[in-house]
Amino acid sequence: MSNSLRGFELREVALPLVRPFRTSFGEERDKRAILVRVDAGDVSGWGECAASPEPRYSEEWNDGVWLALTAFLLPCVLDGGPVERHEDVGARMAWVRGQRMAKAAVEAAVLDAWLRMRERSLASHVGAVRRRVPCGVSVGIAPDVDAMLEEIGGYLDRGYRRVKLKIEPGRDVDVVRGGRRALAATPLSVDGDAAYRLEDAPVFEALDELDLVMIEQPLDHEDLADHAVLQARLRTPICLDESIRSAADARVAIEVGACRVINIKPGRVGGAVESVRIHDVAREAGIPVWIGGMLETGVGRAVNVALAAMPGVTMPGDTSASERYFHEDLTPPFVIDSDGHMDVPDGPGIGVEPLPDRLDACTVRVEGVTL
Ligand code: NPG
Repeated sequence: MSNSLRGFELREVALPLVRPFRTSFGEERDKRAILVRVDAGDVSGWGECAASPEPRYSEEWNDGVWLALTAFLLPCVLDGGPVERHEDVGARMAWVRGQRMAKAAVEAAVLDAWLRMRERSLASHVGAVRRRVPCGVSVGIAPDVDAMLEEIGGYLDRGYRRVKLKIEPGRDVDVVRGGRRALAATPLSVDGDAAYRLEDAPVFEALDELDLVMIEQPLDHEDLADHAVLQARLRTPICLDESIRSAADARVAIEVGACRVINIKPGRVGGAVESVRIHDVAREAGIPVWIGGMLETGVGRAVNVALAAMPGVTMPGDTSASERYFHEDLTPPFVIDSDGHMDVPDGPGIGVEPLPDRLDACTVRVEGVTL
């Protein structure tokens, strides 16, 4: 079987969200994502880019990703000839600085094709040790505590095993206290999405009293030093998300005491290969990790769920069911069972493919890239 890459196709898709997702960055009503398809030998592989339409969560954004892919990343991957080792793809793109979300989508597509040729699943490739994974759910900022509790009640009925509340300055301690009172037995965490500064330490000292599993990314994504100062003042573990772009970042963050938990988002760190490296660094240091999400369609969700089955992933991730976000996913839906677990795909590659009719119905632009 030939490992030669015949070409790539990019698609931007738009899927209406079941309910708007509000964070301190703003509100998303539709999920817009760029998908990468690679045709290689007799198979195709799929990858999803985690970028959003605007560069708020990350420096990358969809139109910029599209350009980085068509102008630089895809031509140089094609130019390199047949892919013997899947790591070759990362090496071919390494000259391009940053652009991790764009690179992750290319790596995912090529890795999917490469594994399909070998009839091997991504889960087994990354050393999965479980067939099903426990799932958490992320709750956007709601208009008031009652609305938040109503939404959460629905998730708990479905079996989710951890609830993450989004907070922002001015909507934090009171809301979380209300949640804690009503949900005494539920593992709760909060996510500040980098919206606070060290001067806001009193907010976190108040949250520290509320028996939270973790406080995620309270401060600026570039500020490991202040995270270390804040962590030293709190009993609750700080979990870093945006600050951890690579295994090198993870090593520094752990060494300086900036976090006690890491949220690995494969789409943010450049893909599955770097995610495994971060997992390994954290595991070595005794730091628990979990797999985050970026409201991915089934294509990106499949990668997240496979990585969630790695041995050092010891906390439920934001690997929610498709129906949490979409009336209809692009792939057959990811579902959770009544005890809040999701099956890890075990078919070749990422184990799922977009449904052709559904894909066509959601596509808003397409571009092919060949040599
Ligand atoms: O379940 O996929 C999911 C979303 C989990 O809350 C979630 N993601 O800050 O972690 C985050 C947040 C996010 C989503 C951030 C989209 C940026 C874009």
